Amino acid sequence: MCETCGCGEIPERNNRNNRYDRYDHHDHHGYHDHDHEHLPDGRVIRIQKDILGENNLVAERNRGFLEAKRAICFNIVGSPGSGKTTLLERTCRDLGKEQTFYVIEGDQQSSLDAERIKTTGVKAIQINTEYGCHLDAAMVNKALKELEVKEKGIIFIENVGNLVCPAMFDLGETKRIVIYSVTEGNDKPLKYPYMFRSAHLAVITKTDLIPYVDFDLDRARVDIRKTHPGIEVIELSVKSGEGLENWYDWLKEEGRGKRTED
Ligand SMILES: Nc1nc2c(ncn2[C@@H]2O[C@H](COP(=O)(O)OP(=O)(O)OP(=O)(O)O)[C@@H](O)[C@H]2O)c(=O)[nH]1
Ligand SMILES: [Mg+2]
Repeated sequence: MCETCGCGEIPERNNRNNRYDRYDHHDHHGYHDHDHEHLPDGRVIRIQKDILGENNLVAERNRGFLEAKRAICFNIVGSPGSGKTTLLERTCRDLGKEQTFYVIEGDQQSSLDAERIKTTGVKAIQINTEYGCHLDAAMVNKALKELEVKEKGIIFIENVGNLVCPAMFDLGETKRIVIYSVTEGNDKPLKYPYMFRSAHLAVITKTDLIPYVDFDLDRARVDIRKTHPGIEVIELSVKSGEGLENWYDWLKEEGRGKRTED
């Protein structure tokens, strides 16, 4: 059984104790590869191989691909419903004419998010992970090739909505952005620190809803920085438009920074 997140496997009913166990073999999961050997007396030796290393190798290949294209890639992570697609849709509409954007959408099933992005005129691809709860570097590698990314393109990857597993998987992105909505409550940065620790930027979204929910913005800033002292924080509402300029400035600055490095 995977000791990290157990995703990517089909739950199997264990009749003895009436709970769901997991299949042992799931090399598509990407964290541990399991193998086993049967001894003559029936005992089984289980061999675990850490294959996050394999993911990291493909992630490096993705980084090389992006560098060759002088492209930038943002891995957008956050809880289900935090507002990832809404922010991307708005960004594509507002900046899509002046920048060459591409979007890779990750969800367990459906093409709903990719369809939403396509209505903005931006090229989008949907990846369905089925039982998986995160994207991995190999999925992104395939999508990058299918997108036929042009020189200096900007690629947004919307990861599967999940505050846990995507933190562990390097996709080869230039920067990671965690989207955190005010409707999720104040406790998320302290309860799910790895996601905030692995991100370069935290975007606090849906600030138009602050008057209606129990959310203390000052406390959120403090707790996010407690988990990751160096992280940048932007607050915005796609609905009211407040704070969007800061997000666009951040994106443009990233673009400029990358180009001057070239
Ligand atoms: N009031 C308000 N609602 C918002 C804002 N941004 C997003 N929403 C709403 O939040 C809901 C979820 O938004 P999505 O963009 O689909 O969320 P998501 O993170 O892409 O969700 P998954 O792809 O399922 O993980 C939708 O009903 C949006 O209209 C905002 O700034 N203010
Ligand atoms: Mg979405």
